[in-house]
Amino acid sequence: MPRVAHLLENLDVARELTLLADLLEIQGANPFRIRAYRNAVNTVEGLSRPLHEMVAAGEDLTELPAIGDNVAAHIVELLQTGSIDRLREVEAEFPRSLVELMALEGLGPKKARKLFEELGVRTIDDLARALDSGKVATLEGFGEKSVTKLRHALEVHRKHAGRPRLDEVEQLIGGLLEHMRRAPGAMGLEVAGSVRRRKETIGDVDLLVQAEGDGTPIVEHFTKFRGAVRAEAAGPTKGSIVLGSGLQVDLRVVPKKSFGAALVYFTGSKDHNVAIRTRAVRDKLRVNEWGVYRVPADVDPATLGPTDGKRVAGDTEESVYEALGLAWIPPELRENRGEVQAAADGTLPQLVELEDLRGDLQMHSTWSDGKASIEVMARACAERGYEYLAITDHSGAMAMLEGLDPKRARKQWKEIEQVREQVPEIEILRSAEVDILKCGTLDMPDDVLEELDLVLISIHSFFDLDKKRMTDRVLKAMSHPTVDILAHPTGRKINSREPIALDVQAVLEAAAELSVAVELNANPRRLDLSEAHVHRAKELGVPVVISTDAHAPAGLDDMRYGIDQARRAWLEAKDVLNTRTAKQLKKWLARKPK
Ligand code: DGT
Ligand code: CA
Ligand code: CA
Ligand code: ZN
Repeated sequence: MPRVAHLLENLDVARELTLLADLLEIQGANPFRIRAYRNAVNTVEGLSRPLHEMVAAGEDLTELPAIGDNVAAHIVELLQTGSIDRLREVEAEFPRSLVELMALEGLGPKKARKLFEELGVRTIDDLARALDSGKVATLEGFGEKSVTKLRHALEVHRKHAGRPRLDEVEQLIGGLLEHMRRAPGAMGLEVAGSVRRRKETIGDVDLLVQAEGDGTPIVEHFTKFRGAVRAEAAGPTKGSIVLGSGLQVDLRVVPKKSFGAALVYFTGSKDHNVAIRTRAVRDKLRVNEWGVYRVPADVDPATLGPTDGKRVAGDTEESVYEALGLAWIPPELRENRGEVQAAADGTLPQLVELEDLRGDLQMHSTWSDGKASIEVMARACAERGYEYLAITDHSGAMAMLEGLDPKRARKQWKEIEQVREQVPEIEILRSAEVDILKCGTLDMPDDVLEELDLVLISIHSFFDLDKKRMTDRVLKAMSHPTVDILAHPTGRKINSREPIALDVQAVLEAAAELSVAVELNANPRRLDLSEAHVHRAKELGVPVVISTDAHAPAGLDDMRYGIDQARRAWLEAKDVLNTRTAKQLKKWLARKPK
């Protein structure tokens, strides 16, 4: 039995297969083969069960969609030996670090190969040096313009290096959490820090384990996790490991008595902690990771040890906040943005929840770049308890996404008619994601727009217009009388694509004026609008729509990331358009004459 080097999560498997596909693309291998790997990656990323578990149980991976014999063999080999032979072969020719280059906007496999073969560029740092030396500009196929683009892409990369997205982190720690639930003597496990606050990107992961007595065996169990490449125990109550992905995880072992106080402290944010500590001082209290303590009147607090004074709270979070005269504050709000005062005044928002949503208003079907039929998507939405959904396939300008022209749109409506009969338990809105063309006109004739139940507009091209032209473009598009929702308004992709230059404030003001809703795209790679802008939308009374933009049924489950972001933006159910009933939504859709 070959030794298993690390415990690989599905995301690790997806990463290795993507690496293989990327390197094969640089090599110029058969595009069909490459596509097969990429399709397999989609499947792997969407699986709800860990592959290592399926392989251990002897399950046949080729029964999964888009996984053939070849890919299945690679996956088993990877999970059992820690590497894929085929990948090693290709890596002998092209270093894996080249793939990092391909993550830069505007740098495809051909350019990566050229940079490597002509200038010896292997890494991002090499590229930065080659750009500075002026050598890149002399390469065939790399003009002044592409050099400028590459410099910009490098800046974006630098800015985001080291903070993976929340969804990636959740995948990467799945196995570790299971491992820690089996720790000897562990009575409770909580993920604290930015993960608990549901931030869109994560620096490191903070775990709390509840246990009485000596924590040494728990810390040892933690540092022995198979997926750790480095581990550091630091006494009986804490430890730290680095996973194969490079993600750091910190652990604290805390007794029951202090668990609430520790949870508040390690959930943070730091600024929130400072705010509650300041409030405590005013009340002659001290709050720290062990509890809340009353400071005797005649004692200088600076002379006290951490647990001196009369202990008044600490076992639960509620008790800690209560001792400070505060209502319990949902973790998503703990950023010192007014939540402490609101908790004191009893005016905390009643944050929107997943269960409040009654429908999903952006998704794609096989009529454009989606992977499932309208019927399959409708049934998947019905299973999720929704009252309605909108099928929003791309319009024609997105030729590469096989968009709908008017003729195909009308054909699609016939199919929607049929599915309405096949799946009567849910309401299907006839819609389209209509592309905003370069100058702000919509990529669909008025007669088609007028017959849609819901018109979604968004940008998919000319991302680099200056702010004035971009804002005018979007404002013009929004002013078309049929428009209902501005989707993924800034076009950003977390860690990979910067937002377009858009005056979001002006757009939100126009949205209020024109009665256009804005989308909070729940795809964890997008989360667009971002939380600050979503909050602004709420303030301006602009309805926010939380939509998944799913391209397959599994994508519908991204909704919870949209909810996280909405909660961080202080949104309540009434601020979110798709919490309305089908009847109320239809009333809203009829708000302006079409
Ligand atoms: P991250 O890891 O950058 O995504 O963000 P956090 O918030 O998880 O930060 P981290 O891991 O450095 O610390 C976890 C929590 O521990 C943090 O949210 C609040 C608390 N904490 C850490 N350092 C300090 C500190 O110096 N003062 C206070 N008051 N709290 C701290
Ligand atoms: Ca952290
Ligand atoms: Ca930490
Ligand atoms: Zn889109």
